[in-house]
Amino acid sequence: MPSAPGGSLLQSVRRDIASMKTRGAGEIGRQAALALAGAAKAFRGKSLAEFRSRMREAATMLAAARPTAVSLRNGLNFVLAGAMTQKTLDAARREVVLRAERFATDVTLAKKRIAELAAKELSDAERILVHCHSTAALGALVEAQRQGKRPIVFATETRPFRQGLITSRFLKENGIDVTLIVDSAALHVMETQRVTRVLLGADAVAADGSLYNKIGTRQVTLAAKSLKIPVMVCAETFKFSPYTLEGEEVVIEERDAAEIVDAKELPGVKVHNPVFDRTPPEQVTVFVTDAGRVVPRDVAKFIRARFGGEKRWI
Ligand code: RI2
Repeated sequence: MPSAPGGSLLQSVRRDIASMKTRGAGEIGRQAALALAGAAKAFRGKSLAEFRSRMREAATMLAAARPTAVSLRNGLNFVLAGAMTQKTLDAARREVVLRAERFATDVTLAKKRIAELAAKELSDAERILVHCHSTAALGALVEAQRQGKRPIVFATETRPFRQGLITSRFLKENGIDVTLIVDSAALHVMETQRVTRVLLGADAVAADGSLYNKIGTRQVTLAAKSLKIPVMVCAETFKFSPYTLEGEEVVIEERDAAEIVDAKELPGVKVHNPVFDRTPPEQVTVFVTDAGRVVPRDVAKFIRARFGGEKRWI
């Protein structure tokens, strides 16, 4: 909605999400929900129908910024319901703002709950491999450290965006023993450093129990399976995809080749940059959610219980 008041806020939030200035599945959901509330406050029209259509347009545009993370669509649908179910413009605007604030609070609370539940599962001095930068997963490590469990962490660099550096810096700042490794060292390090657990976040969890997470997750979890190392995934309820219950496939986002290499260095060479992959359910041991532990075979039931009957607008 470029010409509407609030349009420039929406555009700048969309740009920051698309460029990964704002990143992490939970955070982009939170920022998008709040941006929708900002647009609702700035709406100057007089008709409820126009408000609804502007809100929906804005939500569709925000959701398209990162197609894999279902947290975006789940958060936006939750907020949009405020516009779609109220009977007057004022009530609709109020409800959109309330819902956005509630979603933003829920994002924080869910992470806190997951940190408590996941930390409980960790033993003292566990040797843990992490991939990418998941605030949900890192919360568990910080909580374990707070409880005196002293986890020992190996963090993959996570090419091409190198979120492993953010992870390593964060863990170091929180007093946690961390070692950075390149992605291709994962299997070797798991074996030689006696890693006892792989800990991950999620961008989307599908009804069949498969996990969509940063590219390389599938290799890391396959390596873990080959060494009989358990894989624990920290995933808030809003990372589970109700769309997949109806058979919709999770889209794997592809990003600019320039994130991998400058085209001038390799004239004529094709570069392919998928940034997420699908890990099959048999490579995940457990999802730790804000509503408790969920094993892959129970994911469809979990999604049905949480989202069943809810109307979705985008
Ligand atoms: P939290 C990230 O995606 C990573 O794949 C990470 O595992 C996932 O989002 C969840 O992050 P990207 O935005 O919500 O770096 O746990 O592409 O912070």
